[in-house]
Parts: sequence; C-alpha cells; structure tokens
Amino acid sequence: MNNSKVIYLKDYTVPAFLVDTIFLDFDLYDTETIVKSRVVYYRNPQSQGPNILELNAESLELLNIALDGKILTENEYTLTPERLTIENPPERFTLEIETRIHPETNTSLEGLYVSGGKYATQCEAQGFRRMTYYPDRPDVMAKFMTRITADTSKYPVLLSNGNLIDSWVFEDNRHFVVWEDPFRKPAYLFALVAGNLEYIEDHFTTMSGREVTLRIFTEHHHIPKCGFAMESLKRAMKWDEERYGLEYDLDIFMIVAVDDFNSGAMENKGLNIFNAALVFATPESATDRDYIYIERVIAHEYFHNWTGDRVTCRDWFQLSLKEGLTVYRDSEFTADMHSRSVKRIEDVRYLRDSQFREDASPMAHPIRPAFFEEIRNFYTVTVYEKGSEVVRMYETILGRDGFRKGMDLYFQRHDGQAVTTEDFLAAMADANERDLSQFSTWYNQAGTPIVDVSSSYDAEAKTYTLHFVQSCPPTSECQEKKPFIIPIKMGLISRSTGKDISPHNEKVEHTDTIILTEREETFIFSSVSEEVIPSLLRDFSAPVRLNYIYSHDEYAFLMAHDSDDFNRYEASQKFATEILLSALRKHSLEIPESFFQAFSAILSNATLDPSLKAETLMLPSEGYLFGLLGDHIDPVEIHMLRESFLLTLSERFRDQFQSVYTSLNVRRPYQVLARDIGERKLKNLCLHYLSYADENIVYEQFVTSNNMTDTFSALALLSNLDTSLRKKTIESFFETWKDDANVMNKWFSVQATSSLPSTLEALKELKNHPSFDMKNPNKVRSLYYGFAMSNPVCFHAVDGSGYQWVADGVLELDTFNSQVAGRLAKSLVNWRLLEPIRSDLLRKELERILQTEWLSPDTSEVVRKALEL
Ligand code: B3K
Ligand code: ZN
Repeated sequence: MNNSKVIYLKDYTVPAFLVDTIFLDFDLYDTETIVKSRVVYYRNPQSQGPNILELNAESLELLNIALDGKILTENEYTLTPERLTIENPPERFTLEIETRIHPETNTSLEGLYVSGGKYATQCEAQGFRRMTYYPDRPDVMAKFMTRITADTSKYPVLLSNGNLIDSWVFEDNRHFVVWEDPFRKPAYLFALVAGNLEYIEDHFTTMSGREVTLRIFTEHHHIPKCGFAMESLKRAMKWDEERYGLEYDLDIFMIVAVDDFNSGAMENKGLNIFNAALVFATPESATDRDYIYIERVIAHEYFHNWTGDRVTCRDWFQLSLKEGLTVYRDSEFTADMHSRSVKRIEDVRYLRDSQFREDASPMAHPIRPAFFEEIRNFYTVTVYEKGSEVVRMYETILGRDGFRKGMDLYFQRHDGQAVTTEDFLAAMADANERDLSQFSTWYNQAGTPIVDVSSSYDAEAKTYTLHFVQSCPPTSECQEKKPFIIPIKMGLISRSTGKDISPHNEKVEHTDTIILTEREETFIFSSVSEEVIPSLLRDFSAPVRLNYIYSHDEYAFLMAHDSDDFNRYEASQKFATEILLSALRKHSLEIPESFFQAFSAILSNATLDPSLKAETLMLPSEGYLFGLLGDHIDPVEIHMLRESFLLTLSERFRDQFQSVYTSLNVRRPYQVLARDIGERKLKNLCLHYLSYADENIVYEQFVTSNNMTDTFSALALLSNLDTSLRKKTIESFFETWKDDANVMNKWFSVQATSSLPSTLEALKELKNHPSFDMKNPNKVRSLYYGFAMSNPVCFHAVDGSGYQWVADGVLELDTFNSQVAGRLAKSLVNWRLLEPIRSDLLRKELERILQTEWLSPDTSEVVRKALEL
C-alpha cells in the first residue's frame, strides 16, 4: 500500500501565527488524561500566507475550544485527525482547548505515555501534537507554564521544564505543581514526568558564580547506580564553560531515567529524559563501553542546552544543525576526558561501518535532506555522525581559535532563534572572514566522496608531487556531484629515518593540511631531498574513502613509524583489508609474511598505549568489508574468511597473546581510567585470540571477574562456542542478573549475536521468555537489531530464515511502535548488494512487508525506498 506524503525543504514557509505564551494544564487519571491549553497567538508579521491558524494533532479527542473566551461551534473551525484550522482569526487572540488523551495505552512512546508506572513524554520530533492542538513545528517558540495535577501517593513527584513556582495538596489525595520555563522554546523541547521517584542531588557553581541544583530522578532501588551519571554531568558543565564559554542558564537541571524509551535520551529544556540504560552504572553491571557511552550521552544532552535549545532548528530538515554539532561537541569532550586518539579511531570505525554503509544504500541522504516522508526515519548516522564530521572539518580548516570565533558569533547572532545550517555556515565564514560557501556541497549531496591519490618523486629537482582526483557515486537526490571541499591532513615521512620531513608548497601555508576544492588537483612539494612515504588523511580529517596504492612493506613501515596515531592504526586496517579482499577474490586466504612481522612488532611493543595496540590488532569489521564490496556479496563467506584470518593469527602468536594476557590479567579495583580501559581492551582482545584454542581460560575469566567488562567479554566469546561451558555461563549470568532489566539486555544480545547454527531457534524461544518484552525498545534492540546487524552468519542464512524472522518482527512492531519498526526495517534494505540467492529472498521479504494491509508511514517509507518504488 502507498500512503506516502513527501515533504520538501523547498516548500518551507514561515508560520502564519506565532505564540507568545502557552499555559498547559494536565490532569492525570488512571484511565485518561485531560489536557487544557491556553495559548496566546499573534499574526506573524513575516508571513505573506493566508490568514489561517493551523494546529497539528494526532490521536486527540477534542472536548472544548474557545477563542477569546467564546466557545467555538463546529462550523467555526475545521477538524481532521491531523489538523485543526481556524480561518481569519484576529491579529492577536487567546485560544483555549481541552482534549482527552490516553497515555496509559500509548505504546508509540511518543507524546505522553506511561513507562514502568510513571508518566513521561517524548516530544521530538512531533510528539507534542499527541497532547494538544498546537503548531508543532520548531520555528514556533513560546514561553511555557505547566500545571500538573495527579494522585499524591502514586505520583508524588511532578516535573516539567524550568523552575517550580507553585504547588498545592488537595484533600482528596491529589496535588498539583506549576512549572515555569523563562526561555522561549519550541514544543519539541517540552517535557513532563510524574511518578514515585527519588533523586540524588548535587550542585554546580557556574563560571559567573551562579549555583545550580542538579538532580537525577529514578526509583528508589536504582538510586545507588546514578553516581557516575552525576559526575559526568558536572564534568560536561565545566568542559562547556572552558571550551566554549557556555554556561547553564536555569536554577535547576534535572535528569529522569525511564525504562521504555525509543532512543537514548532527550534534551528537553532543564529536564532531560533518559533511557535508563544510559544512566545506571556500577562496575559489576556496566562495561567500559557503557561507562564511556553514559558519560558521552549525559554530556551530549547537556550540550544541547545551547546547541539545540537556546539556538534551535527552523525546520526538521535542519536536524544536523543541532545533532551534527552536538555530536561533534560530545566527541571532543570524550577526547579531552580520555584518549583523543582512541576516541578518533572508535568514531571513525563506527562511521565507516555504519554511515558509509547507509551512504551506499537506498536510504542514502545528505546531512540536510531535501525531502522526507517521515522525519522519524531521519535520526540517522548520516545526520548525526557524518554531520559531526562536517563540523569537524570547519575546525580543521579554521583552527581551534577560528572555530571558537565562529561559535561565538553563531550564539551572538542567533540566541533565542530557530535557524538553518546556512546560518551556521555564515557565522563560521563571517567570524573568520573566509569564503566557506563550498561547504554547502556537504549539506546538499549524499554519498561518500572518493579521493584517489597518486605520487611521483623527482630526485634531481627535489620535488615530490601528489595528484588528487575526487569523485562521488551518484545518489537518488543528485546524479552529478559538485566537488566537495576536503581538508587532507598529511605528512611526508622519510624512508631512511621514519621521521616527518618539512617540505615547502606554494599553494598552502602549512603543508600539514592541504585543502582540496576541485575535481583534480596537484600539489608539488619542494625541498624534498630524500625518498618519502606519504601519510594521508591523518586523523581522518574528512569523511571520505581515500585510495593510495601502498606496497605491503610500506604499510608495515607506516604501522611502525607514522607519527599520527590514527594513521598507524589505519595502515594496519588497510593492510588487513587488502589481504581479506584479495582472499575474497581468490576464495583462499594468503597472509604475507610482512603482515605477520608488523603484527608481531605491535604486539610486542612495550611502549605503545595498550588501547591503541588493541585497536591496531583488531581486524576490520565485517560491516566495513561489506561496505567496500560493490555487489554479489556473500556475507557468510566474508565471515568465514575473517574467522580463518583470526584463527591463523591466534595459532601463530599464541605464546605472545598468552604472555600479554597474563601480564594484564591482574585483579584490581575497577576504575574508569583511560589506562585501565586500554588494558582491559587489550587483555580481552588477547582473550579473543586465545579462545580459539582454549575455552577454559575464557571460563576462568568469567568466573573470577570483578567487573562487567571482563565478564561480558568472556560471556560473548563463550556464546559463540558449542560447548557445555556455554550453557553453564549463560545460565549463571541469567541467575545473577535476572532482576536487572538493563543487564538482561546484554544477556539477550549475546545470544542474538551468536554465530552457532542453533541461534535462530533459540531466539524464537527467547522472544517468549518472561524477561523479554516486545514493547520495550531496549529489548527489541538487543534481540532483533543484535541479530540483524551483528550476526551475519545467521541473519544471512541461505534459506532466508533470518530475513523472515526479522521481517515478522518489523510487522509485529509496526502495529504498536512504528518508530522502532521503521528502524528495524532499515536492516533489510541492502538486498541489491547480496549474491542472487540471498538478494532474491530478502527482496521477497520486503515485498511481503509492503503487501500488508496497514503499514505505518515509517516502515512504508523505508521499505518502498529499499525497493525503489
Ligand atoms: N534529540 C534527541 C533525539 C530524539 C529522537 C526522536 N525520534 C536525542 C539526541 O539526539 O540528543
Ligand atoms: Zn542530540
């Protein structure tokens, strides 16, 4: 079925009416909630459009409507399920509306809903319209006042944005509170929480000396797990002051953890709502990854207070304006808190494994899309991660001070406004008096640019020449791409000393960063008196695929000598990738001796940071390889070849892995420190290699571990082994953690990602397990996404059973949570890249989904795009 409705950026018009103030009154009852809104509207002087007030709606029951105190009759407004319109209202007027809603049965987890006995909201992007009739668009900003009335004993805590200004307890066991937010904001930043909650409290003194109260709310038994989140918040507040001079602006900052949440967290003004998985952490229950991720997301949502809330988006096409920028800010924060190089490597790995893949899929879109059907489908790795890479390129080109000047001007110009990516670009350009207009190519064109580089050396003239050719594959929105602006950080390394030389180039000020702006460019470096090896795209300075032909010896040389941490890692990845790609072509694996030598040198290097060592010794992921192969892909063959590569390494270096493992396997109290995290990462990588020959050492770690990082690593390895220890560990983990919903997600995900042939049958049973709940997005993520995204062997089973199970999951989810369904459907879109048998089976599943009588706009958009309809 086709119920598509495409929305285009080019059709944007300013709203006909703006809002001065909105007063909201929520009366919460077990079987319904009554919402009254009193909104002061005024005609937008900028609007040339017809004099019509348009209010959005979804799943609302209108009870009453009055304009300037006069009840409106049905012929004075037009009502559809999605819209309420009033023609020719006065220039300025007050509209009062009463609606009935049902949060207690709202399974979409948008608007107001009930999760684990408490009320919570999620309004971004368009959830506010599920509570009252309102211009639910980000360019309508208003001052909010909110009154909440509820049962005193069931919901003693009632929260909304801003400051608490009033409260009252009635005699009939009901009470109310009133919150007022002094900052104008769009409806998507509104929040309400009601529940039986406790909190931990702390304080932060801002750089101008204001005292801010910080509170994290959750149920009583989760309180001991919130300390790390609070510490992370304080670190983020301080960092934003130091790095960007940005200070918090309300008297109180609150975080609430909820169990059922569609995404990670939400930056509602002064009242962030979080997926509980991104708040709770103890050494026994959270891995190093969880800790770093919690710190990152706490920071990310806090940083939105400026990049998102104070300066917001004009429309949803501009999503990357706040998300790309805020991801960039949080990545810099993590880099400053831990290891900059490791953070960069992890980010690039994620970008290449998932965003490059999206850019090559039917879902490819620019970081600022030109059209969409369902905005919920555009909270993507492209908008977020590629968006962050684009922001990073401004800083690479302008330098840290230049970037800061641009940020300062952006806030100076746009505080309190809803703006566009062009406004951001203009602030960067104007503050630095530079023409940055070519950055628009990054906002308007999808696809991953390819940069092919060749070199030549003239010993007599002492000149070294680099020739760059950029191209970008066609994508649906644009066939012929304009050249991108691409900063290439680089160095020339002396073959004799292994050190960078300092050449000269007429075109550029600093030869460590050259900036490509044309399709083809040549840079000639002079004063190059010896043979050099180029180190290109250092620090991964642009989100491109760079090709330069290195010999095996040159890869080994770069792995040993490049002064750039990222490129040392990169050389190892490219070397291994070449070996794997050639094995795929020849259907047999041949590993050159030079790879073994380089690998061994890294493994035995006593001075290398353990985390960097671990990253370098990891083989490129299957997702990354998948993205590099054009079509006719057999994911199982990729997996098997990669596995035999790992097995060969594990056999060849068994003694070295064992000795590194033993030296790092010392029991000490768990701490979230870069050094400790690095050592655990390296230790568990060694354990992975050792697991091919010795399952007992893995089991030993499982039973003796004092932290979840080590426990989980062992569990994940054992879940791939067909032995009695597998059953034992899975059962023991369940017994220990069955009452902790967060940790149970890990239990589901290790089983979902197991490559054993029995996995799918096990998952079918797990779906009916009492701890599993299809209505909880975290559970769906663990079981279904884990399977579809990280289990190539079983998902791509050649009988199509994996595809069928996931498609069934999409259809089931679509009946009650379309956002989660649409997201899962994205795992099915790459059928064209597969070899013919799988390709056909996967396409048939997509067609089956499309033939269903009712499909949500989310799932329908994804599936139709996949089938190119
Ligand atoms: N802005 C929210 C994302 C909301 C997703 C809505 N479907 C969290 C974040 O990116 O900070
Ligand atoms: Zn965000």
